Parts: sequence; C-alpha cells; structure tokens
Amino acid sequence: MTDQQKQTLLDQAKNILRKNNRGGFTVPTDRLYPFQWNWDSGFVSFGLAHFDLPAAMSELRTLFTGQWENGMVPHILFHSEKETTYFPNYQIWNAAVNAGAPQKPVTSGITQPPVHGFALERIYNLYRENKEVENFVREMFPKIVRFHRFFYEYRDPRKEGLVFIYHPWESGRDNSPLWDEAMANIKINKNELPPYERQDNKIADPSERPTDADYDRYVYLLELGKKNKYDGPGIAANSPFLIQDTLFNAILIKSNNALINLGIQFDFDVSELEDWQAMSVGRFNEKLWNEELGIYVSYDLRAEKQIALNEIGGIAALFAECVPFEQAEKINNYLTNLIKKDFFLCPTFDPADPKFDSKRYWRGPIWPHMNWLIYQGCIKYGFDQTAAQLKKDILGLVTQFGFYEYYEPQKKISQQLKKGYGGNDFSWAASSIIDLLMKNEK
Ligand code: 9WN
Repeated sequence: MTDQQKQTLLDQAKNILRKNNRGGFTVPTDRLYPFQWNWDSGFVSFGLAHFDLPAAMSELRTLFTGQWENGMVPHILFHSEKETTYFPNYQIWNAAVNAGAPQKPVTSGITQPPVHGFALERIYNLYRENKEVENFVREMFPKIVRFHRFFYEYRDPRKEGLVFIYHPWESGRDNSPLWDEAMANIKINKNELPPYERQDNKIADPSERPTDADYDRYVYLLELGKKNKYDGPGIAANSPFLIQDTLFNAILIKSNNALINLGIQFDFDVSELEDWQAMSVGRFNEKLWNEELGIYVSYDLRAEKQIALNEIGGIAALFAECVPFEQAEKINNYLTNLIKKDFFLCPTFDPADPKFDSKRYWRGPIWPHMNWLIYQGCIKYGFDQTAAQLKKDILGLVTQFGFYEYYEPQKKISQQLKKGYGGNDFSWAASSIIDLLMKNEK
C-alpha cells in the first residue's frame, strides 16, 4: 500500500468519525444505529484519540453517563428520545423498572463486552505525560472498575471468575451459530410476545441480517430481563439463555489487565482487580479450552456443556494474552490454514461448518474491529505473518469497498461484489483502520 493510499484511507476514516459525531458521542452508523452503543464507543474512543483528543475523552465520558447504580453500563444510550427509527426503542426497554437506571439518558437494560479498560490504557499510552489525559485516567478508572465489579457481583453467581451473558445482544455477536442451540430451546408462543415491528431489515438487506425467528427470541429475552428488573436473581435462575462467552470473558480479562497496569501507575488500590484477574485467567483456561478443536469455546450454563464450535470469539482470546503459548500456536495454525484455503482473514465463523453463512452478519463475514483485536493478539505472541495478513486483508477490503459493517470472506465471491455488507461509513471500522495505520505510541 502506497503512502498516498494510506493517507486517503486515513482522511476517509477521520471524516466518517466526524460525520457520525452527534455532539459528545459517535453513532455506529447513520440511520441503522442512531444512538450510542457501548462497545462501539470503546473502539471509537482510541481511534479518535489519534487526531481529536477532546472527542475521544467525551466519547467515554458520555458513555458512562449511562452507568447504572449497580455499575452496569448499558448496551445502548438513547440520547435522543425523538428518534424512533430503531427497534427496540427506549420505551420498549423501559429501564426504569430498575430504580438504579438513570433517568437521563434513557438506556437499554443489558450490557456489552467491557472494552473500556483497554481503550483507556490505549489512550493513555498515546498521551503519556499529558496532564489532561492523566486527569482523565483518574476520572475514568473508578467508573470502569465499578463496571467490572458489576460483572463479578451480578454475572458470576458461582464465583468462578467467568461472567455470563443472558442475551445474544450482550455478546456483540448477535446471531452467531454459537447461540443456535440455546435459542432453539426457547419455544415461542406468539400470543405471549408483545407485538413488535423490526426496523433493521428495512434499512439493511434482510439477507445480511438476523432472521425473524432470531428476533422473536431477542424480544423474549428482553421481556425476561424486564420482568426481572434487569439483573434480578431470576435471570440466573430462569433464563434459558445463560452463557459464559469466550470473547466477553477474554475482553474482561484484557481490560482487567489494563486497569491493573494503570492502577499501579496512578497509585490506585488494585488488589480487588488482581483477585478477580487470578480467578478469571485460571478458570478461562480450565473451562473454556477445547483440546479437540484446538480453540477456546463458550460454555452454556443451562445445558452445562461447552459450545464446541470454532468461532471468532475463541480466536480473539489471543487478545486477552492469558493463553499459554502452546494453545496460542494451535489457534495460529487454524488461521494459517484459512489463508491457504483462499479466505480473507478473519471469518467470524468456521467456513468448514455447515452453519457458515458468508453474508449473514455474525455467521461468517469479516468484521473490521475483530481483525483489529486478533491482530493485536498475534503481534503479542509473535505471529507476525498472520498479523500482517490480518492487517493486509482488512485494509484491502476497506480500500476496495469502503468502511462497511462487515465483508465477504471468500475471495472468489468477493471478487464479484461491488460493496461490503450491512451498514456503510461505519465508525468502529474507521477507528480500527486509523489505529492500524497510525504509529501506535506517541
Ligand atoms: C444490537 C452497533 C451494534 C454492535 C453489535 C452488532 C449490532 C445491534 C443490532 O450493532 O447489534 O446491539 O441492532 O443488530 O451486532 O455488535 O455493537 O454497531
């Protein structure tokens, strides 16, 4: 890639982040997702930090204005109550059933992967010795620790060090084949579901989105959450969907680590974080490694078994840096084989599995921020060739098609396409590309 091409990409990416800024926060993309999303904002914050530090700090500050009294940071902050083009809207969530939900901004009632610890560390590493950033770290650190404490208090009833999610939206990988079995166990009686109308499939191509059957179950689980005032004890007792997700726990571990690093530098007490971390790392390796597949997998707490499928969350465990080298090498072998088989890196689901669907959302396509995550992991483990391929592939796709939500992973099919999949001018795609192209440390 020439310097000129890199500069063009950087300019485009910065323009997308400016265009998607709504005053203090960034929407993931116009129209399809017109609010502030939790883990998107984490990714966006460190991309912004490369060229607009005030915007980067506002992004996280604004996100944490949605933090609940129990510490949870919700997956959506509905900053505009007039905007009604997204389903489910704030009225459907009715977060007020929980007395600790803020009145403003109104929010959803579930959460998303806790990326904010490592996002904060990344911003700090870009601006060491900057007083404003140091104050920002001091301000954000306790809020993010509170968020982590929420997980260990509310989402880990057996005190294992592995936290559960109870809605696929919490995983960030909504319709991944990982959830198929648990979702199929939810028997839907339409009369018991409130009437609802999807909006997403009017804006994006329905063949690139989750199915109606998925949405029925998303609504079912939302209602279950609401009935339990979101995070009441009834969730762990009764939710048919109760999963210890690989990616979610890997990100928690990575962010714990980032907070420990920052805490030591800033003289915060990190003993609580260290206790959580010791428990989480040990259990992650014990319970979520699948020797047969050679990858980490999620664990279904309802069925009491591993979800033995080869999926991107298991690969992204490399990013958490808690993986012994022997295991990391097996994951790297899997990635190397994909390159040989004529796939761009990295499909979100195993192309050899019949459930692979190269254009339907989290069932196969490539997501730019996931490449960013795995790239960082590969660098840490010294898998330089795989890292280079991950970077090359995502830069190539973005250069060819634009900053899409996700992309076709099969090279042969990709050649015949004129665009990516899902939403366009996507914020975390822009942010991940900026971070990959800019020098990492100032
Ligand atoms: C539901 C915003 C979000 C991402 C998720 C992605 C998608 C929402 C949706 O968009 O989910 O949260 O309506 O499909 O799956 O990871 O945070 O970009």
